[in-house]
Amino acid sequence: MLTLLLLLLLLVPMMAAASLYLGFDFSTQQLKVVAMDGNLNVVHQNSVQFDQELPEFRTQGGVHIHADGLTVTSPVLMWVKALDLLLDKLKRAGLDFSRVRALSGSGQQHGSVYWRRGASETLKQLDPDQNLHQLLQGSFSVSDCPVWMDSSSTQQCLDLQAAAGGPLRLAEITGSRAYERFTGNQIAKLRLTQAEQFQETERISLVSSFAASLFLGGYAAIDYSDGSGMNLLDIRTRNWSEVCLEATAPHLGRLLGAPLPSTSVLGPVSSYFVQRCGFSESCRVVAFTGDNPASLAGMRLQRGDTAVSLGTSDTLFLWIRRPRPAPEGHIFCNPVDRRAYMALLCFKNGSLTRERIRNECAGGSWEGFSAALRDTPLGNNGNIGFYFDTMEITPPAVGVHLFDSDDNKVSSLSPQVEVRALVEGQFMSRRLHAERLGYSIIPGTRVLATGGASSNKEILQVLSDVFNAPVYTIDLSNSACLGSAYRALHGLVAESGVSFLDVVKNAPEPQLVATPDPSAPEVYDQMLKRYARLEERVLQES
Ligand code: XUL
Repeated sequence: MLTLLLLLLLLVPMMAAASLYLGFDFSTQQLKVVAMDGNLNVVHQNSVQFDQELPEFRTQGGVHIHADGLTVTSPVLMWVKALDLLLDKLKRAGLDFSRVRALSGSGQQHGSVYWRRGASETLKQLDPDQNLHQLLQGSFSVSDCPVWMDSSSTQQCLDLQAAAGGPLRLAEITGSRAYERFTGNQIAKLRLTQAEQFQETERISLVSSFAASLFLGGYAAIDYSDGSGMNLLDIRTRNWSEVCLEATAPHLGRLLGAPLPSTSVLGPVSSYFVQRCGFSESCRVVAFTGDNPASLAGMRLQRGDTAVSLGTSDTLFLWIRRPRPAPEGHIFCNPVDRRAYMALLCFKNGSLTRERIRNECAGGSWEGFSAALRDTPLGNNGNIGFYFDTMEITPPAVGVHLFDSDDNKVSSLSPQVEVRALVEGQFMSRRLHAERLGYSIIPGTRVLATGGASSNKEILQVLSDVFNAPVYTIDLSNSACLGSAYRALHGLVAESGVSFLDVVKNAPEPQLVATPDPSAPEVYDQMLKRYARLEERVLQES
């Protein structure tokens, strides 16, 4: 009996090590993949850089910026050819495709792909002796796909908001007010500007579901989570909103197909991949999703957690149980838990503003910047600053606005006080807008920090104090790919009720770097109320 148990203990990890899970990421500048074994070890990574490795498409940063400066597209065949190239690279690297039990992936959010009439038949009968790029030459009605960087659909946004009953009502239905890059508004614009091509279209995919369709040999459903970035999905019923569909294009429901849970197994990989690469016939394709939802999975965010990416712009990912859509930020269906939601908030004034204040107030040194944070008290004696060097997204305001402890506007602060005013102000803004979307700090809440500024302990201490939660650091560079590999693994067992967190519980833990000062709640609960009032004032003035 004991020997049997020992044998089993040895065999299970060995069997897990023999299985592989692939996670792809079709992002703006590159196509990436990770191969992970069943013990969650990454065994191989590879990528194709669009500009360098596919120069014939003449992209810069993976896109074409059109003469109007607003329209931004990417050639769909570039993405197809990138997959051909990547699969060749994997073959040359000796990857044993027969060990792959499931694959999934992500795509840059909001981008859309237009399949020409007849493409579905083509997808079903792909000849394994040819590459996908040759086979799918004629399968797209629109060769240049609108992507997330496009901001040319302002009129369509206004029209959609009017049809839905205003921006807030639209946010209540779809999780976001109308945004130019959101797919529904792009579809409405394309229907007018490329009417003939639109007529020839039999199916519209997101970048994620387009990529899944290639592997599936048939049209893949749009998943709830990436579908939430379209201004078309009702995030509560998890079905297309009739009002939004009708305001966007005729017969749109048919063109999009029914949306599915992000954890769905869509089917086996198509025979094209079995014959051409040696995939097993039993390899499953798990629904692809957007890069941000996939990152949430890659970071293994849990209920109550927030991830803060401190880069050129600061981005917040939040796990939310009960969303409260607001005029700023986005609510998406959660990619790993069908009952939950996630929120995404983008703040434009991040690292560049921190660097400016470092140069002006700390002689250009991060050490001096950190010393200023150490030498000033929590709450900064009531001084508060708003630093919107460029037009902010959240909230839409501009300029530097400084206030003393009596809410009087002041024209300057001492250098040390200014450093703290900037960092506290940035983090109070992150928390305020997170709470407006339904985020609340609960026991066990963690803040996961990533990006350039996450290496500065003093900045993270302020983050921990303002959020009254422990701060951990985490590497985000691969999170969308890794999240896709995790989701592939989870997809195989999701139907039987196994939770995502159970599946990924043995992945490496993030590192604890800061815990909140005991006085933090008293200081910041009050200060946040003042910050919210002052933000109203700044908004009215700017
Ligand atoms: C999110 C967004 C970007 C893209 C980048 O709303 O537009 O993060 O997903 O790939």
